[in-house]
Parts: sequence; structure tokens; C-alpha cells
Amino acid sequence: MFSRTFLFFLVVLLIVSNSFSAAGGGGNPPPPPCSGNNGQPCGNCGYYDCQNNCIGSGTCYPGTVEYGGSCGNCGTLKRTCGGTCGFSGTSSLEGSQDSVNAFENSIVGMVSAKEWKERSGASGGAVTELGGIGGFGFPSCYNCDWGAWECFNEGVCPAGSARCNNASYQTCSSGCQWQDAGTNADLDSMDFQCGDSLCDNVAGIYNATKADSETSCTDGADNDCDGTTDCADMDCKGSIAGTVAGESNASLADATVSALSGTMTQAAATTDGSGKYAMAVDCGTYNLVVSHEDYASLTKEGIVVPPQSRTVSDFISNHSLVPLGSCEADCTGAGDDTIHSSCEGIHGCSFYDSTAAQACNLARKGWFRMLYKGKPVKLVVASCG
Ligand SMILES: [Ca+2]
Ligand SMILES: [Ca+2]
Ligand SMILES: [Ca+2]
Repeated sequence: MFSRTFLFFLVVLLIVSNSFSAAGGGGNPPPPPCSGNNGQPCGNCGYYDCQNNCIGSGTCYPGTVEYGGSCGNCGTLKRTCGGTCGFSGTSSLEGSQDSVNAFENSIVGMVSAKEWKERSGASGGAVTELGGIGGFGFPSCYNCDWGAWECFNEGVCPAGSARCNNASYQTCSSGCQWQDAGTNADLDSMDFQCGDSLCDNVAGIYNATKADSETSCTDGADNDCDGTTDCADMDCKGSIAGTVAGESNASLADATVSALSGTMTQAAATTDGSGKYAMAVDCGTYNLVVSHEDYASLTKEGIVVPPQSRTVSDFISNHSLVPLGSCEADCTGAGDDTIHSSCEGIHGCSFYDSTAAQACNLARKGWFRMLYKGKPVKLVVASCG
């Protein structure tokens, strides 16, 4: 700034001395043509020269703000026009009024002392227009150009993004602000999306704290986060085993022992040559039905199988199976409510076809039985009775 002003002073003084030399050498110099707008402001901090050209105009007016499109995280582009406009720089000289006028008019962009005083608000007697002392100012424009675009008023996140903030799942709103968006069914402060994805069902159990196996089969919690809880978990399986006897309390082979919940068979086993059977079952309570082609079926109700333990249930002695009497018209045995395929054709017993006879053998009236045959699997569903 100072150097620019100082340089201009040098130019001024050179021209001043030249002007005076010309004046002293042979009369007044001819005033150069100059428009009435000389020195008046124009454009953005520019001014008119004698030929009415707008000099020094910037690309914008200082302080003006312009907004562009969107940017960043819901931000807006903004740029501000820099620089200042003003009048500065003075010089003075002595001479006649004509010389002052000629000097004023000869300097591109100069304004008279009077005008400079009016524009700049300067006061005092340092510059006068008349009386042989003239003062001069010139308009100055400093960096009157647009600054770089900047992004302002940005949000904290990219819209649509997501994160886990500790244990809380958050998504970034259309306004670029984080908002909680997780689910936490068990209210243990661990969101489903942030680590409770396997078992958001009981407080305190989540992916990082889950056990390797079901630690309790009665707490209502899926402790190992495998999707099964308590007795439904393989880890809680128990078993039922025992011995089946027939006539004369002799071991009975090929008897079928079924464990039922309601009318659904959960597991079944066939006795071996020693009349023994064993089967794994989920812990729970079952009705046990033992059947044999040649014997009347027997049922034991309310057999409890605790988690991870074996329940023994024998069909021996007083509970051994008794031989099937004769067949009845509904294909069950006399004194027996179990359907026997071997009753086909006896006392009016008739099955729809051999497949139905096979499916319903040892079932009870009203049961639905399913039979898988061959590959690909062919499923036969029979309504028995
Ligand atoms: Ca949770
Ligand atoms: Ca489990
Ligand atoms: Ca459990």
C-alpha cells in the first residue's frame, strides 16, 4: 500500500515538475481533453479517466456476498468480495490556479482536492483547492475481487449414512444431523444394529457377552444367541430310555416308543433285541406311547424330561404290553385304541390303500401321519381313523 502510494507520488511530482517547466518556458500548456466524469467512481471501485474509461474496476463490490450451490454435508457455497474502496493518497504543489487545473486534468484518475475532501471526509487545512495550493487524491481499490468459494452451514454428517455411536445406532437425517434409529427390544442399551443382532431378547446378553452354549435352560434367555432358547436349544436336550416287555414280561423287540407333545410326535425309538430303547428329546413333558404289531398299545402321560438328563420309563411287569386281541371294524385292536395295518380285512377293517395302511399303522384315530418315500421326497399325509 505504502509503496504503491509512494510510487504514485513520484509520478505526480515528475509530472508536476514537467508541467511547471512547460509553463515557465512559454505560456500555459493546452489542457488535455477531459470528460466531465473524470475521477468519478464507476463500476466496482473504479473511476473514470479523462477519456471516460472506467479504470480499476474489480470483479465485485467489497463486502458483497454471493451464494452458490450445495456442498459438503448439506452446506451452501458462499464467497465474499474482498478489498476496500476509498480515496487515498495526496500531494500538494504551489502554483497558479491555471497550473493546478492543468495538472488536475493531466493526471488520469485524479480528483480535485475539493472532491477528495468530500469523498474521504478529510478535514483540516492541509489541502485547499484555491490560493495557489492544490491537493490531490486518487481513488483506490484494494483487492476488489471475489474470494474463493467456501462451504458454510454444513451439517455434521453425510445424509443417509449410518453409524454405531457406542451401542446406539444412528442414521444421518436429510438435514445432515445424527439421529438415533436403532432397535433395542430388551432395553439393555445395546441396539440390535450395534451388537445385539443375535439375541436382542434379554437384557445383558448380546453378541459380545453371549455364552458358548445355553448356560441355563430355564431362564427364558437365549444365552448363546443361537436362536433357540432353553429347552428348544440342543444344549438342553435330555433323553428318555427304558425297556419294553411283552407277554410273560419277556423283552419285546421292534416295539415303537413315541414321545408326543399333544398329538405331535417329537421323537420315536424302536426297541432292540433286549427290548431296550433310547431317544434324545428336548427337555419338556411328554406322553409316551408304545406300540407293536402284535400288542395292544400303552400310553404313559406326563413324562418329565429335565434338561441334560435322562429319564427312564419302562414298560415292564404290570406295565408290559398285552397281546392284541382281535381286530375291530375301525382297524384298532380289541381293548386297544391304536390302528394296526395288520387288521386289514378283519372284521370289516379296510384301509384306503396300502400307503394309508402303512402311514396309519400304530397311529390313533384322528392323528395325521406323514410318510416320506423315495427321492425326491414324496410326502404322504394321511388322516387316520
Ligand atoms: Ca438390546
Ligand atoms: Ca440358545
Ligand atoms: Ca436359556
